[in-house]
Amino acid sequence: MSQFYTSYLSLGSNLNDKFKNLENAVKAIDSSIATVLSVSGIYETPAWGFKGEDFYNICIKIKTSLNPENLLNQLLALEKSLGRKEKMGTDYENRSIDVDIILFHNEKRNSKDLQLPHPRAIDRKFVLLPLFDIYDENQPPFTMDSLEQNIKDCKDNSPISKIALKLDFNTVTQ
Ligand code: PH2
Ligand code: MG
Ligand code: MG
Repeated sequence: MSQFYTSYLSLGSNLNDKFKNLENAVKAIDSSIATVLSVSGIYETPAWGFKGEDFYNICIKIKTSLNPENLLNQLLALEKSLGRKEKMGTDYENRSIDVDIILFHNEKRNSKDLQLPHPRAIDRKFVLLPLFDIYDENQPPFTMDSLEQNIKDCKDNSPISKIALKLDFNTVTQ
């Protein structure tokens, strides 16, 4: 019998049809990698840390029997299959789809390829606000403080807004 774990992923797109890119990614995750349990609202967010188009960002909650390393490998393969181009340099670049593991049960990692909880999430409202939409109290938070307190303390003042469009959970998971 395999054990299932809950994980929270951040998805972002700032190229071409951002809504479709997010929708396709959630559908593909649910059909071939993990069970999608919830999907946040969609947030329009300025590119953080580089000059680029605005992003659409969401967070999703999943249930998986994969370990974090295998989940990461499958997500990287999925990004590729959805058309994400290899990075050209060391700086952030515009991307059709990015999927990052933010929290994975109570797992901690500190390798070059995988750090858990995601070390920069707590500084970024484009992760914290969608995460707050779907976060449940069973998930150990980033710090001793609550996620709500993390959001209050976050110094990221980017103008972020929830848009009217929604990814319909039933449409993306069926
Ligand atoms: N992702 C980054 C860097 N900057 N900015 C926004 N608004 N949204 C992102 O998803 C994002 C970013 C690195 O992956
Ligand atoms: Mg990222
Ligand atoms: Mg990434």
